[in-house]
Amino acid sequence: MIFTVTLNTAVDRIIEIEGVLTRKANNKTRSIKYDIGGKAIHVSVALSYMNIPNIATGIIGGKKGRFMVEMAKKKGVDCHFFEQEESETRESIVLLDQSGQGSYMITQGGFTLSEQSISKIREFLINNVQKDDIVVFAGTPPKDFNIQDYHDLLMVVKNKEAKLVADTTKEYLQAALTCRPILIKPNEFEFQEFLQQELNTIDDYKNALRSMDELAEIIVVSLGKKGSIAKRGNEIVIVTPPTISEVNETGAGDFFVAGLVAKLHEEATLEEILRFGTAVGASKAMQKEVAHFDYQEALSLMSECTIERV
Ligand code: TA6
Repeated sequence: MIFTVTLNTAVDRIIEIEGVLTRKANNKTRSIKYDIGGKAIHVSVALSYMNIPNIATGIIGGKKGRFMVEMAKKKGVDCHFFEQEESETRESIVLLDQSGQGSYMITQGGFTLSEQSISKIREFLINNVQKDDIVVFAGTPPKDFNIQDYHDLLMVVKNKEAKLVADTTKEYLQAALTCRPILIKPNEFEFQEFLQQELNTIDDYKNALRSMDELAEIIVVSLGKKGSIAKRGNEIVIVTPPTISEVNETGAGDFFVAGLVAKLHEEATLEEILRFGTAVGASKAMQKEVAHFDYQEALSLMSECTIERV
């Protein structure tokens, strides 16, 4: 079974602007739509589209939290979220204008998780995760989430001998690496921040990846439009994404992770894992929504990704 854990759920408000967003101007909206936010749950949305069994868990609050779960259920996600009283799931603003230069995203910190909520998640994982299951932690935990509590949740996964996938940053990435995850997916900035080192060339990335040998089984560093570089054992590959007409890149990284997880689940080769993840992320970027991709489109985009072994 694959589990996704969204500690800091969100509802994304996607605001489409007439023309190019301009300071000190009365920018007019073209449309306002709501979608699922929070990262890890996006992996569940994508896996559900692909009929890969998975369970989405996490903490929600109030009407927005219940609304997010309803949207996820409509997309076929098997939801097991815990509602925290007197709390409200946050809202992320995604601004799309007609510049074609990408979106603006503005996210709130999210409500503080109670000890009771953290215990519910911990108990859920203890009671349901089995050996060799995949558990995906993705997204920024609430602003004052205790790193020890985060580490304790990750250790449940490790103690169950399940496979931890962590798409997170800063001290949360550090915590994940103490549990030897099967997969981490920092972007180029998060990777350099973690290493406290500037990386400019592919050789820099290769050497940096090799220096992290024991920390994670698979390390995928997303390089934005340049694609990504990944390492598993002695293998290092670089994948270049297909040329697409980008509509909204928000969520593309989350769906990239979903594609990686789907192929990891099938015990595919590193090349297949990267190729499919890249295709799923590309398909998402071609959609205006945040939590959506076209599975058939992704399958056809796989052949347009180029892979280089380095
Ligand atoms: O990657 C897109 C997205 O998941 C949006 O849906 C928005 O909710 C935001 O990122 C949440 O990111 P955060 O790191 O704050 O959990």
